[in-house]
Amino acid sequence: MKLKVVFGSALVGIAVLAMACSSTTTPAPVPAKTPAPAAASITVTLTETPYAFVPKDITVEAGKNVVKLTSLKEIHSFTIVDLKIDQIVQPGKSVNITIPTDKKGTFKLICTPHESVGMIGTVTVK
Ligand SMILES: [Cu+2]
Repeated sequence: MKLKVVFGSALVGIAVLAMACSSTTTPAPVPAKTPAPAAASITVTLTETPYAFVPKDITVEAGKNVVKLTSLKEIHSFTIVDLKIDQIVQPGKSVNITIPTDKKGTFKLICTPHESVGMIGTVTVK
């Protein structure tokens, strides 16, 4: 309880400080608190002719881990066994997923129904 109060007070202090800074005429070289950048969206299309992830190799950076999956005509999956991700994408639908960034490296990406016909790729988490 005490910690919570202290934290709350600190936030108020930061807010007051920020207001004080913004009212001065000299620009602050570094803002006290930068707004969180909007998560960059990476778009992956799951296609049928040929069966593929487009693009097939994607890289996700920490904090930029929103991936928009769009299936054209068939049911596909965006499966990364090593990361325990198994996202089904319905025909003609889009799904936004996040990829955990605590595990880093390059991981094999497969579409479970179409792996045998080459619908594979990689996901690199940096
Ligand atoms: Cu597929």
